[in-house]
Amino acid sequence: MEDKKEFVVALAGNANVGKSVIFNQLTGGNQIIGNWPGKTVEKAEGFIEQEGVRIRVVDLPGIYSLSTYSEEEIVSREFIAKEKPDLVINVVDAVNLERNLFFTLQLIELEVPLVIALNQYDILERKGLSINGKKLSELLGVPVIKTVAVHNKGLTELFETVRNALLKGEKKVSHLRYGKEVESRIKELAEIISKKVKTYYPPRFVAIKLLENDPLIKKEIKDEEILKKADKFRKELKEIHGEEAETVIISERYAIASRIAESVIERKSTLKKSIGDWFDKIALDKVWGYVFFILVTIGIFYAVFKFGSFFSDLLSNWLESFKPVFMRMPLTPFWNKILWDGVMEGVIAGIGIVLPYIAPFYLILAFLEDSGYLARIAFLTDNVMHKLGLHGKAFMPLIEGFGCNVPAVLGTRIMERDRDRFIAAILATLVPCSARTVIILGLVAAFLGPVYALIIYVLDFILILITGRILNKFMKGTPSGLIMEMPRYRKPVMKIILKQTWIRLKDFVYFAFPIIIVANVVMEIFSIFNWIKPVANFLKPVMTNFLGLPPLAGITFLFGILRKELTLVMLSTLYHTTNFAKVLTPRQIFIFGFVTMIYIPCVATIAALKREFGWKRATAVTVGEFIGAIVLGGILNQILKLFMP
Ligand SMILES: Nc1nc2c(ncn2[C@@H]2O[C@H](COP(=O)(O)OP(=O)(O)OP(=O)(O)O)[C@@H](O)[C@H]2O)c(=O)[nH]1
Ligand SMILES: [Mg+2]
Repeated sequence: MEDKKEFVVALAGNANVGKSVIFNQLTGGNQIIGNWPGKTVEKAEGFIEQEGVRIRVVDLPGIYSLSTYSEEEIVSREFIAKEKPDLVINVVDAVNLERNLFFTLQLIELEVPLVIALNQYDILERKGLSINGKKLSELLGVPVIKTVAVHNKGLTELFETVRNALLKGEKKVSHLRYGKEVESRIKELAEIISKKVKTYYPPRFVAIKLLENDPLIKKEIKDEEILKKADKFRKELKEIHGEEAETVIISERYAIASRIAESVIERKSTLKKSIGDWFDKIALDKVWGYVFFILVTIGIFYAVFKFGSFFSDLLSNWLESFKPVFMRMPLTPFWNKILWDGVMEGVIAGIGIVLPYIAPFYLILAFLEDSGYLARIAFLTDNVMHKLGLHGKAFMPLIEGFGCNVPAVLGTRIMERDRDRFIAAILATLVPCSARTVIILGLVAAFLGPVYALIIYVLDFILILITGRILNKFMKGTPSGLIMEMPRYRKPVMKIILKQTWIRLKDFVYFAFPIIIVANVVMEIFSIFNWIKPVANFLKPVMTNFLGLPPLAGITFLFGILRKELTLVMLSTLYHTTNFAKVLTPRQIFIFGFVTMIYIPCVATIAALKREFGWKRATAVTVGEFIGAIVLGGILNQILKLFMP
């Protein structure tokens, strides 16, 4: 084994700077990319192999400082400090150089070998600015490479630089210095530390963190003498500066970052007011912002519906036309049924009912995500979020839920507190994911009209609001303020949008599609052996008497736990038709849509909940939503009886 030649390189930097784009370009990985901070919440790995050098690349969550405590930031800090990558690529947003350098300086203090990717350089240039890379590199003592990750510019050079640095393998020593009073104390403390204790961290870093009063580091350094000395120094610094020692250190660090940034940024031409600024006047306006948002949302769903229903008809009819070919096959009736009604009807359902809706939906979602508009909505709705006991940061995972609830639940990690995360995750499971959109558009909108679909969405949003308020009351604590930063608008890059769409679709093609077909075959076997009746009868009291649905609908709900689309697919299998108006009354269609919308998160979501919050809470959410959906569906049915046949 050539184990020795495997190097570990981590991508670290502030949020939304382009780490994952670089990761994907370098390793061919499939990390989520979008224009808002906090997408990557867990580290991901990929490999590059070249000329006998094998590099394990690790994509980390965005992080602003090495002394923060939200969960995804701890992931990054621990990885860099404890697992000691051979090198860190610090991805820096060229447009926000000063703030990004604040983090870079801390990486330098950690004394990890560093290469800086000065990314988003295209945007900087468009602003009429440039950065003197050579000078920056000299000031920091670190190689600096200018990159435009989305267009693959500079990445070859970046890789070469990284490779050379790895092969040379020299150790990094920080030569950045603080003001005299701080610096002398750091030195003295570091000296004692290096003599007395062994830590993962370099002594100088530990000394700085002790002066910053970092609780985690204090816990690690148990030595009384050192802690006492640090306390003494902190007091002295407070006396000299009239401010807490950590404030002194942080502001000195900012001053260094700012001085460096100022001395390397060069203005080439005057600044133009960008279209983005102009557009934000509308997008962030307290009134027009909402109007615009609502119009955009309705527009999207209408477009997806029109596109979906057109292609759904086209594809289903075309595939159905193969039926005679299958019927003529020399098979026994049993196998004939399995092949056509089981396998092929499953294929038709997947391609004909589901795909035409989710493909355009994912495409539009990726476009909005990459342009930066989605993050605007987070700001716009910050107020509403506060009423739910959450802050605007929770909004992005919730929006993500429109695609699929699983990443939404995982995405709640960007919130610091467990309570906020749990509330956000529960609400995320109520967000109509693409599978539910298929049902609402393919069933309710297609057979009752778009207005009814809209009503179901509105009901769902009201339910989310009410649930949020109740949970907020029930679980104590006030949400912290919005600290998410507003990303710039970007011209979405087609290649990235298509790739994002494909990553999401792939999950459907490889995972959901087989489930749909297998479930369909199982259902067909049940039907051939007449096993459906007993199950349906068992479900009848709730299904028919309370919800007013045909007993068979209960069976589709059981399958829906696997994947929500299956409810609709199974309905078409059970009745051997995709013309649902023939087998369901309008009221039944509406109730069916409403109940599937809310009745339970699918297995994948339940698994994600379990992973994040444990069995107890995952079960509570699942059971709670199940009962809630039946009760609400029943009540709605009684009310609707007054208006609908
Ligand atoms: N114009 C331009 N856009 C870029 C560049 N690099 C990345 N982007 C865009 O920046 C946004 C953020 O990129 P990501 O790779 O998801 O950022 P990240 O650093 O992984 O973000 P987190 O995981 O949230 O910390 C995306 O919309 C990218 O398309 C670049 O060099 N130029
Ligand atoms: Mg990322």
